[in-house]
Amino acid sequence: MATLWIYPSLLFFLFPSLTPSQALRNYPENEVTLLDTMSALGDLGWEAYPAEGWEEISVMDERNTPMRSYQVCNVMEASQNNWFRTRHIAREGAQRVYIEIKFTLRDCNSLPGVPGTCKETFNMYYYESNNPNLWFIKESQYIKIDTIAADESFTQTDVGDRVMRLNTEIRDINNLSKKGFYLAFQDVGACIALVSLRVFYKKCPLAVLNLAQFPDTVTGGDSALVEVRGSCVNDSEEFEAPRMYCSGDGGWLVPIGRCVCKPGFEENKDYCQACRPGTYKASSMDAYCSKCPPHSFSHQEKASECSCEKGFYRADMDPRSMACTRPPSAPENPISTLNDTSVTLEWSPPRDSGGRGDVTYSIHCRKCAGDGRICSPCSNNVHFVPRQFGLSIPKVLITDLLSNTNYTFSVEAVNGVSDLSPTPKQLVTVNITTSQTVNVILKERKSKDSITLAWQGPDRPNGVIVEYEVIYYEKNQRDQNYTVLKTKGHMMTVEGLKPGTTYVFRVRARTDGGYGNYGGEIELETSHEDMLAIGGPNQSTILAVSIAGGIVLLTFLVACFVVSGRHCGYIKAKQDPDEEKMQFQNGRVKLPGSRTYIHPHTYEDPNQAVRDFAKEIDASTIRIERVIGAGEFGEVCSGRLKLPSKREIYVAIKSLKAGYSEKQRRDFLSEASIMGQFDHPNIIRLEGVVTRCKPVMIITEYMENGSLDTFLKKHDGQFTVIQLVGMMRGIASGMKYLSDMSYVHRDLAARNILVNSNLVCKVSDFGLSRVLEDDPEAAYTTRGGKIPIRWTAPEAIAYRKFTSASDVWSYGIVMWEVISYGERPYWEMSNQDVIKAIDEGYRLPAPMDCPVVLHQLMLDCWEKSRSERPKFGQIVNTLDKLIRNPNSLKELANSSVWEDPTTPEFSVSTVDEWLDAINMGQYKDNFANAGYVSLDSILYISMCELSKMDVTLVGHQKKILSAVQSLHAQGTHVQV
Ligand code: ACK
Repeated sequence: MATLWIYPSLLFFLFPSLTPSQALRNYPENEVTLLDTMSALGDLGWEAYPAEGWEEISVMDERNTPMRSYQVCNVMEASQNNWFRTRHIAREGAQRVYIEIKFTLRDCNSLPGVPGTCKETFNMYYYESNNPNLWFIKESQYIKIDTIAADESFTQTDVGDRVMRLNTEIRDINNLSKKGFYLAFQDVGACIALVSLRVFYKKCPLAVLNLAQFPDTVTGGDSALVEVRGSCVNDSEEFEAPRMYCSGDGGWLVPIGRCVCKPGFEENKDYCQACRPGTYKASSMDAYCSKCPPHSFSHQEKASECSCEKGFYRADMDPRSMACTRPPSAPENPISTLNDTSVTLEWSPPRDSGGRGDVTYSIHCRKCAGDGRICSPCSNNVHFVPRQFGLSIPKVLITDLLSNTNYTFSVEAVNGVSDLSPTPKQLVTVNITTSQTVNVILKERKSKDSITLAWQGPDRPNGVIVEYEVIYYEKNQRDQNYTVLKTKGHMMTVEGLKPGTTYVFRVRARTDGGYGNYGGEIELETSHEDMLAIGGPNQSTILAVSIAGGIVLLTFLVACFVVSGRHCGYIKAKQDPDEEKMQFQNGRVKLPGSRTYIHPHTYEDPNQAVRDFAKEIDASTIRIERVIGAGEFGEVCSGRLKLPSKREIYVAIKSLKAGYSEKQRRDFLSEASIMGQFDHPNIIRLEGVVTRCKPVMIITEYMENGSLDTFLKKHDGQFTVIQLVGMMRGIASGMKYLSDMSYVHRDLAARNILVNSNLVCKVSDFGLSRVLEDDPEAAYTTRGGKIPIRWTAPEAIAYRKFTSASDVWSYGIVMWEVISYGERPYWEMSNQDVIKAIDEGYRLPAPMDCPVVLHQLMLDCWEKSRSERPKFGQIVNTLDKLIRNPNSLKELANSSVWEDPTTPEFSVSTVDEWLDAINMGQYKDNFANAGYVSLDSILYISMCELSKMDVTLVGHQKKILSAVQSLHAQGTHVQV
């Protein structure tokens, strides 16, 4: 080993003391060292030629560790050409390698007496080869890397001052393709000491980001980015394929996609940890494990759902986050009202709904013989109105029963988990016996001592009629004497009567099941001896004398009065003469018997309209309990109403504030005179009005859950699709009723629908002034008049063409509000923008998780041409079909903001504007604090990140992510 040095005084300064940190190198984690002379033990064994040129020497560092180095200093002789080359350096797959050299170089001027041939640079070369054992490489084969000059050379003074001038230079060679290469250094007459040589390449070090692991990756040549696919860490799965780019300088760039923890696991920094007992995570899309909902538990780690406690259940469609529920208790307080062979059953809802809002009722009917012990299911001939199963209201009308028959009706309350419970159903039972009257007598033929009667048997006898029994007696003499006669036929002549005497007749039938009820009393008088019987003995007179006949007649008369009598005091009018014309043109004929709404303004005296349609209630029967809101005319309160001989009921009470004008009073009460004309389970029911004392009040049924929009916002994401469709169905049914009555609502919106405790939705808000004054959504149009733009059909906005078809448009918007849990239609777009967008063909996109069929129905309601929109009756039928076939609701619409490619884009350019536009403005600070300051930055935001930045409501997370998708759909790109 050569340790000679021709300028011994120089030697020390060519190898100044090295600090331990220089000797023990800590390489950056993104560099892989292929060669480092500082850590070489023993000879480097490099080739140096000619022999008097470069020299390998050993020096000691501070810790006495030998270091190998090369030096040359032939400055005194001209024409130097001294080379040394390294051994073969394998490149280990790297395409670009870096060479870091540390050297010292003597300033020629500081060397006394050196000739002008003294140099202050040297050259660096490489030669690529697959052969690791080349013993000779021609100079001309080398490729030059660079001529290296010292940034710092040192002088004699430095030597004297013992000042170190160590230079560090880094060069790289690119696009290597062979197994390795040799490095060579050429000296042409300088005084150099090569202190260290390090060869390395760069890699992107193993990294875990967004729960995806990216392996150590060698950087590409020519600064190219290397795309790397990440693999999800344990217990996670791909949400979007994770990718990153490894840059030329060993840094990771542009993370795309991510993994999410599987159900049962939650994210903790770079890994997924199991949910602890008592918590669960149902979906990989949820960020964190949540506490088990009420009445459920998880005893083990990693739970993806919590099991229900004993006696509690979860229906298939229930979200895992919902409390476990149980079947409802039995309905209560059944009341039956019998009318011949029909019965109306009413009952109170169960005291315990089981924790669910989807309680419905089913009626089981059994016909019982004898003493009621032998019962069998009722035949299919019995009819239930509106239906036998799945009743949403606690009332049913049962018709076409057999007469004189015992029936047992069991009313069962059912909810979404009733079928899952093995416990017997909770029923309330009602027993009734129908009557069997011989109810129509056709003829009487009279003489002075006989009367002939003929009758028809009961409509629906409970068996074969064995015989009829006729009972008669002299009027007012029943207690003393009466006669019973029997016959198998339908006619009987009773003889031996006194002339000129009034007799009372009654007839009843007997079947195998026993006697039915007597029909009504018929009074007939025999002829006087001295005069001809009326009509002569053979003359038949057709009489409608039975009670039933009388009832039919009475009903008919009442109907006539209702229909025709109302013409007397005022003119019957429709809301819009055009509407009537349109109905005619469309060939829409009103069904006989269907009523038409009468506008209170058609009354000369509006108070008469109130008297005609609203019942006056005695104020003493009302107990006001609390204020629940404010209406246009005064407070809205809840309370109770107890009318004589009726059950006490909860009511809503709207009052007219003091100091009102006559016009205000009229407008206030107009709502009652409109509402009072309606009678439908999906229209808010008017109980009556108080007008005779102050304050003037309108009393309606109480709707426990208030208005639909507030209710939905409060229960965001908590209902099953079927429940939502059920609500829509109710609203559509109420609207069908209104449109059948030719009533156009004009302000149909979720805020004007009320919801009761059974989730039954009812249309409300019928005041005359409501669209003008009451609705905060109503805005003035250019043609004057206030219109709730977002809910209103274009023709109604443009030229006030309000029809049932424009109500259908509004209904589509209500459907959208329902599915989106009370989201504001068109979010924060201005009214003007909404009008413009609709005109250009834009339609609201399907809300999150909206079944395709429902969005299609909405789009149908929003047909530009109003004649192409469905009628409410069709909407009800469509929804009924969907309810009967829930599978049809499974296919979800892909949520995208733009339904029509020609639609204008959101004009937002900042994250704040965007959050405002999607109605999530409350999270501006959260986004800013988390560093999301540009729209591009939010494009890859994930649910986990939202949770981390305290956007924890799942509904809000979904809404934001859906809006992010829409941003993608608009073609916003990440700027890399
Ligand atoms: O959303 P809400 O609770 O439901 O607040 C409004 C408020 O009164 C002003 O209109 C509520 N409200 C109106 N009518 C009724 C009713 N029949 N039953 C229950 N709440 C009602 C409405």
